[in-house]
Amino acid sequence: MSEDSSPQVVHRLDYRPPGHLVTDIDLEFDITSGSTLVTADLDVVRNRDDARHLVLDGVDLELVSIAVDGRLLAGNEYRRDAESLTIFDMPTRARVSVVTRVYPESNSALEGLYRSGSMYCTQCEAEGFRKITYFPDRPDVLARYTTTIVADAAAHPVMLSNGNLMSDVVQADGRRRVTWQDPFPKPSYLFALVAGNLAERRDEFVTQSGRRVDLRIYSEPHNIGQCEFAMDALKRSMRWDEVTYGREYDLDIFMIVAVEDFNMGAMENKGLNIFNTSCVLASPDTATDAGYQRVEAVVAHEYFHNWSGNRVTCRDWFQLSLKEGFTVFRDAQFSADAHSKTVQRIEAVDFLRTVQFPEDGGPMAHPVRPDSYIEISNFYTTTVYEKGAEVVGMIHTLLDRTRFRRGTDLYFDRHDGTAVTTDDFVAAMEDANGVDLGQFRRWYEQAGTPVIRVTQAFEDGVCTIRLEQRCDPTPGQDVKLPFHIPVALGLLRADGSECLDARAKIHSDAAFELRDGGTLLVHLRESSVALTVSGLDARPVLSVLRGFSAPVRVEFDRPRRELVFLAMHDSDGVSRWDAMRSLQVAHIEAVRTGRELDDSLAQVYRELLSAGAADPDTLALHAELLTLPTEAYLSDLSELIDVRGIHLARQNTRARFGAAYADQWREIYRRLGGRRYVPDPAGMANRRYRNVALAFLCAAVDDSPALAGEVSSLLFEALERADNLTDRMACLREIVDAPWIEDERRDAALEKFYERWQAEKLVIDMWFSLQASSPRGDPLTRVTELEEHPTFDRRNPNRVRALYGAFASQNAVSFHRTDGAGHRFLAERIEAIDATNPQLAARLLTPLTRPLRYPEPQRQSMIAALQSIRDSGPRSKDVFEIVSKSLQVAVPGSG
Ligand code: B3K
Ligand code: ZN
Repeated sequence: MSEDSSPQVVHRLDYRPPGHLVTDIDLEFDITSGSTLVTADLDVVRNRDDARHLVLDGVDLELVSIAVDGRLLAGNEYRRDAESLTIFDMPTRARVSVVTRVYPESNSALEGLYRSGSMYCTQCEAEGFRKITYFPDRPDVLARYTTTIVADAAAHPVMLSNGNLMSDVVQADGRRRVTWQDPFPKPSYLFALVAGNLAERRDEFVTQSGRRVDLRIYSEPHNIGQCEFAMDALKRSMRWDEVTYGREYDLDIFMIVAVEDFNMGAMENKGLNIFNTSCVLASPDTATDAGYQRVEAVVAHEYFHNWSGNRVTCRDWFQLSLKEGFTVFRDAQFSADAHSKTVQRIEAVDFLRTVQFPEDGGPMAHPVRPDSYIEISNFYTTTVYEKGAEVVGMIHTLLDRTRFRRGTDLYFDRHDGTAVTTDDFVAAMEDANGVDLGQFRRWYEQAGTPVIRVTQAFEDGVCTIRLEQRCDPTPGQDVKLPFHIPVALGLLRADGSECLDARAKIHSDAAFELRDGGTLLVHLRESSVALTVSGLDARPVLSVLRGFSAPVRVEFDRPRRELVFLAMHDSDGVSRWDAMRSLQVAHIEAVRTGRELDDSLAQVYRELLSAGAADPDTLALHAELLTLPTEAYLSDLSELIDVRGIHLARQNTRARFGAAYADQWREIYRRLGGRRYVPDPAGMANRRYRNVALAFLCAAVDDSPALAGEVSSLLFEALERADNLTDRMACLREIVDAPWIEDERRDAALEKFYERWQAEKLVIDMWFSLQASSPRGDPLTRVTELEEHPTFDRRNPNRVRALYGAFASQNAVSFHRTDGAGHRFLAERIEAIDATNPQLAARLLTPLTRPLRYPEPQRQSMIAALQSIRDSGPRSKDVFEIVSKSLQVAVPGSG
C-alpha cells in the first residue's frame, strides 16, 4: 500500500445482494513445478435487475484468457484493475470461462494456493479464493463445485478437494487426474485443495441414521504417528453433535490435513478441514495436556462448523460471529461435557478477561457484529469469537437447554443451504420460543464491556440488592443503551446453605426466575434495579454472576472475609474461583503498593491445602484456585499499567506462598508423582495440581535460599524421569526461569532438550517460546540470538509466534523496557514480516496497540514504534488498519 492511497472502508449498511450468482463451478488445477494453471467454468445467472455488468473479484492473478459461452473476449469487452475484472453487458445467463496462472511456490502470505513443505494447500477464508481465480468472492454466492486436479503422479500420491471422490486416473502422459464433486452449494471461502506426498490415517464413523462415513487424517509422513488422538476426538465430536444438536454428517468422506505452515489454528472447508499441525498432532512426547485439550477443541470446532457455518453460512463478513460465536459456544459445550464443566468455564472466563476485555476497551474495540472494517482478516477477534460465544451462551441461559435446542432446530431447518445474519439467528430463537430478544440484540450492536455495580444492604431480615449497569464509550460509539443482562445470583447462609428456594420471599421490579440449586436469574434491563429478599435470619453472603452468566465486569465493594467464605463454600465453582481471584488480586496489589496485608488469602491457601481433593474434578478446580493470575490478567485491572511493579509483586507473592507452605507443596509433588501417564481428565488434573505445587516450591527458593540445593536436584531429576511433555515442560520452565540455577546447568538442560527433540517442530516451538518468555537475564539479547538459530524461520507462523509473540505478550518487563528497545525491536520485525505475510504481521501488533494504558516513558516509545511502522508505509491493509486505529486513539488527530 502506498502512502497516498487511502484504503477503502467497508460498511455493514452498504450491503447489497450480489448482482450475479454462480450456480455451478468446474475448476481444473494443472499443477506444475513453479506455477499452476487454473481453469474455472462458471454458470452465472443475473440476480439483480440493475446488474448489467458482471464484476468478479481477483487479486494478484495472471489472466491467461476469458470467454463467455465459449467465445474469447476481446480487450474492449472487459476491464481489469488490481482487485477485480468486469465483463460488460453480460447476458442474463452465461457460462464464463476464465484461465489464470498462479505461483503457489512464491506465495508467502499463506492465503490462496500455496506450498507448505512438500504439499500444495489452500486457505480461502475470508477472501483468499480471489487469489486463485476470478469469482464473486463473497459468502452469499453459493455454488456447487466440481474440482479436478492434474499433477505429477509420483510427487502427488494424494490429491484432495471438497466433497466426494468422482474419479482418479493416471493419464497417458504419466500425470494423474483426480476429480472431486461437492453436492452442497457453498461459498468460495469453503473451497479447499491439497496435493502432495502425504501419509494417511483411516477410520470410519457410522452416523445415527446408519450411513458409513470414511474418515481420513493426512499429514507429512513424519507426523502421521501423532494423529490418533485427533481421530478419536473427531469421532466423539460427530457423535456429540448428533446427540446434542441432532446434526448428522452429510458427505461420504470427512478429511483433515495437517499443515506445518498455517496462519491460524484450522479451517473448516467443506469435507476437507485443513489444520495447523499445532491443532491436530498430539502424542505424549510432543503435546502438553493443554495441547491435547486444544486439539480436541479445535477438531470439534471445525467439525461443528459443518452445520454452524457451512450448511448455514454468513450473508456477509459482518455476520462472522453467526458462525464463529455459535461454534465456539458449541465446542465449549463439548469440552465441558468431556472434562470438568467448572474448570472449562473458568478457563474461558480467564481467557476472556485476559484477552477480550482489553480488546473491548482498546482502539480496535468493535461490536460482536462489527459495523465497518478496512481488512476483514483483522476481525477474526476474541470479540467476534469468544464474546460472540458468550452472547450465544446468554441466550442459552435465558432460554434454558430445551428451549435453546428448539431454537437451533428451527434455525437449521429454516436456513439450511442459505447465507444469513446474526439477526436471523436471534429471530429463530425468538420464533421457536415466543420470546422477545429485542433489547438483547444490543449485545451484537454495542462494543465495550459493561460494568455492573452491586450494593447490598441488610436490615430487619430484609436483604436489599441493587444492580446498576453502565458501559464506557468505545471508538465511534459514545453513548450506550442498557443491555439485557442475565445476572445469576445466590445468597448463602453462614453454614454454606442456599437461602433462595421456592419459599423465599423475593421482590423486584425486574423479572427474575429461580433456577436449580438456589440460583436466581435476574433480568437486568434497566440502568438500575433493586431486589429484596425478606424473612432472612441474618445477613447472607451474596454470590454474584454465578457461572459468569454475562461477559461483564463486576464492582462490588465488600469485606474480604466474604470473599474467603465464597472461595471455600460457594456451590458454584466459577464463583469460588472468582472470589479467589479477587483475593489474589487484592493481595498482589497490596504488595505492589506497599500497603498493609491481612491474612485472608493465606487463610484460603491453608484451607485448600488441608481440604484434599477426592475426585479429578475437585483436584482440577483446586489447581485453578491455587494458581495466581498471570501478569497479563493483572495488567488489565489497572488504569495505568505498572509493568515492573506487577511483575515484582506477583513474584513476591509466589515466593511468599511458596515458602509458607513449602512442606505441603513438596508433599503434594511427591504424593501425586509416579503415576502412569494417561492423557485423560484424571491424569490431566493430577499433573496440573502437581505442577502447580512444583511451581510454588520453586518460587519458595526466592524467599528461602536454603532450599535451592534440594529444589534444583528435584527439578533436574524430575526432568530426567518425566515420561511426557507436560511434566518435562513444567520442569524446564522452572529451570529456565530460576535465578538460583547456574547458567551452565540451565544452558546444558536447554541444549540437551533441543538435541533430543529437534525433529519435532512443535516441541521446538515451545523451546523457543520458553526462552522468549523467560524474565531471567537479558531477554531481548536472548531473543535476538535465537533469531539467528538455524531453525528459526521467519516464514513459519508457528515459529514466529513462538519467538516474537511469546516475547511481546509474555515477557512484559523486557518488552516494555524503559529504553524502548523492546518496542522498537517488535516494530522492526513487524515491518519485515508485513512484506511477506500481512496476516501474521498484523497479529503481532496487539501488544503495541494501547499506549495510553502505560505510563511514560513506555507510552511515548510505543507511540514512536507505531509511528515508525506507519512512516515506513505499511504494505498491507492489515497492518495499516491496526496501526492507524491505535494511533488515532493514542494521539487524537493523527493516525
Ligand atoms: N474459520 C477459520 C478462520 C479463518 C481465518 C481467516 N483469516 C477457523 C475457525 O474459526 O474455525
Ligand atoms: Zn470457527
